[in-house]
Amino acid sequence: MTALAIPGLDSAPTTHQRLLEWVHEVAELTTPDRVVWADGSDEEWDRLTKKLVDAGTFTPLKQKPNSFWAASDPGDVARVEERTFICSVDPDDAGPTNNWTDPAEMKATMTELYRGCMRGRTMYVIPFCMGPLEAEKPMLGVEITDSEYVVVSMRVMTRMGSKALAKFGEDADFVPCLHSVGAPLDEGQQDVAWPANETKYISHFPETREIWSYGSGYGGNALLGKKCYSLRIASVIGRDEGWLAEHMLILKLISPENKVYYIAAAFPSACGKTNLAMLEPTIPGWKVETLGDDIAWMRFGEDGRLYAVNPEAGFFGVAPGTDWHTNPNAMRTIERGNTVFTNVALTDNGDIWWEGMGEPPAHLTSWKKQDWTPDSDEPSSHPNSRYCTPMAQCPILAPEWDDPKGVPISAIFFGGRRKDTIPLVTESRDWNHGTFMGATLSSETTAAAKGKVGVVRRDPMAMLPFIGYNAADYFAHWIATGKRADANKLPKIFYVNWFRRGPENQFLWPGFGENSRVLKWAIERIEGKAAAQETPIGYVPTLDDIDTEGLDASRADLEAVLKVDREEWLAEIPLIEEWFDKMGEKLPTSLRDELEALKQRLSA
Ligand code: SAT
Ligand code: MN
Repeated sequence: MTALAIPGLDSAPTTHQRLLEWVHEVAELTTPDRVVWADGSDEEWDRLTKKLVDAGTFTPLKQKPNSFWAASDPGDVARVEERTFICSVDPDDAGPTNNWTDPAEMKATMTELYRGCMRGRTMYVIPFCMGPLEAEKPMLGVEITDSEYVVVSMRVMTRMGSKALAKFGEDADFVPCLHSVGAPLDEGQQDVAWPANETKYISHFPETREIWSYGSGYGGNALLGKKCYSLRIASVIGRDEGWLAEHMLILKLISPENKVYYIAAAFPSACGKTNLAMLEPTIPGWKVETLGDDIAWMRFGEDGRLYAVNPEAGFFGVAPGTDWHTNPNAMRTIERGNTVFTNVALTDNGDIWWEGMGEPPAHLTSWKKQDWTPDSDEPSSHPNSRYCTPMAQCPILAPEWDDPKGVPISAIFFGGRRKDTIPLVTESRDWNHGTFMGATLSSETTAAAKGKVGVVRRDPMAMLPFIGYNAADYFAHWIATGKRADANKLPKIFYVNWFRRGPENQFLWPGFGENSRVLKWAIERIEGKAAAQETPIGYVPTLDDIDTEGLDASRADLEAVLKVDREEWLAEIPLIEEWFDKMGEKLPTSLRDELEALKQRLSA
């Protein structure tokens, strides 16, 4: 190794050769002023948050302990799907849904962007572990970044620092994750509060299991343990090793008889995963505990059941719409402090505010750092503004959330945001039919990704932006997964839609805590206790089959939310056909068979 005169470079707290070599290589390329190995200590948190306050990135909140307000560059507010690349050797391995670039070409382009890109900044080396540290094979990664915002956010979202590094030994496998905001500083140049670059790349190299990110400091673009590792790269590892990496919350449902069920549920970004994960049931005697709100890794246990672990250690939740009515447990979690808020509004007494939190104060500082009053034309908070808060603070956290064994899943829910066509809940006929439901899942786009909001797109398994390989191969992997266990041990698959609307554009279903009624019906189906109607699209409850006692909704709305409308479904078929055609030759024949069977049933 060359002796580079960069302070901190040679005081690495590890003897892991591959890691040391990579860190040297990156330092040589990016030429930071110094190198710091993140240890995850309280002292480090205090030092970095102070640095962020001094830089104008963070404003300490007077009303919440150890919590901070941050406003990003207005051009750096969400994931950038059109700048996200799967750089497999063969373009066919990226498939029809991903952007592809040849890995050598991408590396050449990005190497030039990285050259000198950390000048004037500190290069942080963050060892981290996705999922429990005590796992038989801990899932390790190292993020190199020049952003203090990323270091403190990674401390909330992952198990990182010394405790993660302790798992590396001399030669453990890890995923190298390179990140730079792409904003070098010249001698004496004043930094900006949110450094970023207009040029952005979020690149994944599935064969070598590497992640290279450039130009963005925001969420899923920059906290590389999250979508990049735990979904895009992990989905590839899961394909090769026979498990599933999914965009799913994990919740524990406890019945009045104290029976415990675990449910995993996939919804696109900003469609209520966090609210469902922390739901407070409105039906007497039922209880929910939380294990995760965004990602589930599911592997078969020795008993043949599918067990889920949440790779993350924090919640990166959508702020607007979250309040004491919609998600009291998220509110309680953030009240405890230790939270970073990004792109929400700041109150004059040093607290945060966002749309959906009741009456707005007379004056706020908006996410754009402008004066804001209730008369302002624009919302005070960006629709994709976020709170980043430790899971351990959640008052209804399930005690087994950190168990390396995971929890056995009884039911999988797929859901989207659709104002028509999709009934409140449909039970699949079997695993393949459930896979078909997931593969054809559709949703109206949200603010979680840059681009137009409210457009219906297919979002298979809510994984469209996160499948790290060919989507048709991913469907085949789901079908194959169903063959690896006894049918009666597999989770039952359901398709839900909380967002169906009536003729006055009103929501037909009250949602939030009332969704417990749907969970209850699903569990009773699994127990063989609840009835359902067989329809062309699957098993749908009638109004008599779900518990509606005390529910504040009109009978007409409830009937409409459960309706299987043949005309709407007939209109859906060509859209599914178009989607399947896009998948090409590799689409599993069993999914084509499911589509044919659905068409037959609809026309019968
Ligand atoms: O990708 S993020 O982590 O920024 C959030 C999301 O889209 O779910
Ligand atoms: Mn998500």
